[in-house]
Amino acid sequence: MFTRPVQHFCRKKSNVAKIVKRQLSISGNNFEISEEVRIALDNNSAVVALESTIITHGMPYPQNVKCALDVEQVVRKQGAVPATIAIKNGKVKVGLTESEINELGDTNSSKPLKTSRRDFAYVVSNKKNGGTTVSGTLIVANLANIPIFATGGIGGVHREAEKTFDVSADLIELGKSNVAVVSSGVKSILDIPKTLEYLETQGVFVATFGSTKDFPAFYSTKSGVMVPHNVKSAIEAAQIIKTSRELHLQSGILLGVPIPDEFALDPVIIDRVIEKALKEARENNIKGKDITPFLLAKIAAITEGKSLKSNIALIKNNAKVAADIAVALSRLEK
Ligand code: PSU
Ligand code: MN
Repeated sequence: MFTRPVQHFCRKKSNVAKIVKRQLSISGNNFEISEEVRIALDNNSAVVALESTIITHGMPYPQNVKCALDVEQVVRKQGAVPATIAIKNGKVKVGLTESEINELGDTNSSKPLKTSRRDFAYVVSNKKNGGTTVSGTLIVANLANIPIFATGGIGGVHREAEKTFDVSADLIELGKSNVAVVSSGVKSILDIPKTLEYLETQGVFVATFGSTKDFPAFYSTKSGVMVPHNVKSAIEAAQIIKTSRELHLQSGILLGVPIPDEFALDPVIIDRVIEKALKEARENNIKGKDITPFLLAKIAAITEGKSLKSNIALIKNNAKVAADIAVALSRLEK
């Protein structure tokens, strides 16, 4: 069992005070970091954090396990170390083995809980399994001093949030985590303009990665909503991340990478599908933490698996981009 104190996660002496303070949120004994990830961090090598709600609540078994393992392979191929973050039997893990990913993904037996900041103490103290959301993963990546994190799409401001108050904790955590998240934007189950407004309020640096400032809409390459910045290369992204850290901003970065063209779905068709899924959610009175998993499953069912295929393709692409950035950053920081 890994029992090193949290201070050992930090790679620079100047970070010690900060890490000690953060020990208050997750204590050392509840943490387990894999040998591979620890060595990579100690050497300032490239590491990419990966979330696990995608595995536990975002996709069906066994595609979820295959996707998680493939994504790790993509990260390795680019020369970085994957650090999938999840909770296993009450231990917050940074870096999972293949069999741990298999066990967690078999959700009928692992019975994982979707874990955001508010759920950590419950999941850990009851020794349960947890899939960490983007917000949950950000907390752990920040503690472990992993600067880059790849996912599919982040949570956001839900449509009709003015009535439901449903704003994902991902946005708040992004505002206070020193981590860059690589995602394909947010899907149009959410209110994209409101989500971008909220990120601005939280002080998150938002940029597209590629050739336009049109923020990606997950299944489709563009949302029609422009963001203020555009980053064109991994090295440029790495330089911005390094600068953000040097400035001690302590706030996050969101890079929107469009889905590869060949997997993009027609925005008009997917919007109709989303409307249908939202209607079913309303009819079934689905809300809170259940709404995102419900919509994802419905959209996959209505599109007969097409959306799932796109989802997997974009996650792999985001992992590749994140790994390239992590490699560039580790060269800059060594
Ligand atoms: N968006 C996706 N797929 C996902 C999620 C979001 O396209 O699997 C997951 C992420 O883990 C994200 C979480 O952090 O859903 C957001 O949940 P909520 O909307 O309840 O905050
Ligand atoms: Mn919510």
